[in-house]
Amino acid sequence: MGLFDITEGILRGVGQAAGAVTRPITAPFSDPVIRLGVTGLSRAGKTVFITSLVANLMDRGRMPQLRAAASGAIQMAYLQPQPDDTLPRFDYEAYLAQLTATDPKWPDGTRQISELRLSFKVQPTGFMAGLQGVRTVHLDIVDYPGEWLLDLGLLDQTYAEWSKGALARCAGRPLGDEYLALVAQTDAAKPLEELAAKALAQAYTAHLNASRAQGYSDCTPGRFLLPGDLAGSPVLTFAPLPAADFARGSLGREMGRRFESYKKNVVQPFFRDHFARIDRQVVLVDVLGAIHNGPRAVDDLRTAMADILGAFNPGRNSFISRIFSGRRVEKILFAATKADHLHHTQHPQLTAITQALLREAKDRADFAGAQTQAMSIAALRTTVEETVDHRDGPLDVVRGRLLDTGKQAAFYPGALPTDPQHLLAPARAGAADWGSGDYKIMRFAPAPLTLRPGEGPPHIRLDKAAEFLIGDLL
Ligand SMILES: Nc1nc2c(ncn2[C@@H]2O[C@H](COP(=O)(O)OP(=O)(O)OP(=O)(O)O)[C@@H](O)[C@H]2O)c(=O)[nH]1
Ligand SMILES: [Mg+2]
Repeated sequence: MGLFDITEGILRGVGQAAGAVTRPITAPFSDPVIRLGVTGLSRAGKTVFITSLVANLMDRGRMPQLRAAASGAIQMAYLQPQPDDTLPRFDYEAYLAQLTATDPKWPDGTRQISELRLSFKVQPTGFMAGLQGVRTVHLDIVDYPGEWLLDLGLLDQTYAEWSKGALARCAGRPLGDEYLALVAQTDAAKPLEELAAKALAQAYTAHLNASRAQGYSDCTPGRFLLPGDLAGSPVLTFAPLPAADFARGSLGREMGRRFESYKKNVVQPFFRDHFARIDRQVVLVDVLGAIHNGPRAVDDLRTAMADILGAFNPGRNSFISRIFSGRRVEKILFAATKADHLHHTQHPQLTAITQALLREAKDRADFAGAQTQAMSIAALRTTVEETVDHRDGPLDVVRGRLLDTGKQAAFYPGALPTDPQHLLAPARAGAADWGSGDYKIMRFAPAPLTLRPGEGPPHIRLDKAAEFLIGDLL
């Protein structure tokens, strides 16, 4: 722990003792730091969100709803070396270059946690203007896979308990029967042979990957799907087995040991070193993608969101209470991404569905504490709006360049219901499809941009998202 961390700890402590905001606005010892976590399941839009947010915070011409930007309080925003030497840096420049190239491209998927520090020079306006000089506020943005949060549930379980649930979930799920067949052929009481352990781990991982591809999200251990630099290491070379009293040195005993090692050496360090330090969190959700995939995917998203939100409940388990030691995440934004697939007349419906998902997740996670909000956003707007003549009258559509063919196309995804329950109720009831309504989604390519000086990339409500997440601290 460096001096910097110690002073920050003291300041937090003082703030809490006084019952005031946890982070004093003017820190006598060091500049205030906001740690913003950005998460979401794979392909939710994390990398694009961070890239566009940072670009739009540096060039604030398109951020009227961020009050500190509109009032001119933010004098400057600039990138600085991040505080954590051992975390990969979020490769902002490379992603921005891809998105703003003459032939723009979406960034590749990321498998890792990464971090970026953006610092602000802020001159308070209004009645505080004369009292305070220019101050510096640091925003540390941490990008991490939402799948990792789902691992929190493993901490409460023994190997035998986890195995029981995991084996039960195999049945009927993609490649699950194949895994169960391999288990039936394996004698776990025999002395450990690394090849047998590897075969089980590979078959189990194949089952998890296939399940996730079909829209299941309760696919733990999370690092089996996103191994990063742990790929192939013993800590990821285990799999569930039927409970038995395994002798020392047996395959079964070693599998149990590796499960414990995974909890201790992979899950706990992530929560302790990264998650517990987050002040503000945005959870990005591809709600439109799930609706397109059908009722099963929407229901699965609902339960996954509850599990993810559950991680932010400080009373969730003793490990979480210990690492948070009295503090908590102050604000959580649930943002439905890729809203540029919809004409703005349909944004309220998307927001209402996201809100309903958030509310159910909050109920299920028995979650209290942080301030939460739901919103529909597009980190990078790829479409323009149009109204076209249709058989039944005028139709509000969006137009963009299709990713697959490169052709321009007008697109209407279907009419989202104004009452979210029209989607959520059939999803919960296990409906096979949406019946009358059909919802389509297309993948648009990022549009070539000509940015004016002082303007970031075009977006939808990124400024409102920023105002909710960090506006009160600028
Ligand atoms: N139209 C549109 N598409 C978007 C937007 N943001 C993301 N996408 C699409 O979603 C895909 C995934 O976005 P990423 O930002 O890479 O998602 P991620 O959460 O970082 O994904 P992983 O790194 O694989 O976990 C992109 O390749 C785009 O196709 C947006 O604002 N508008
Ligand atoms: Mg990414």
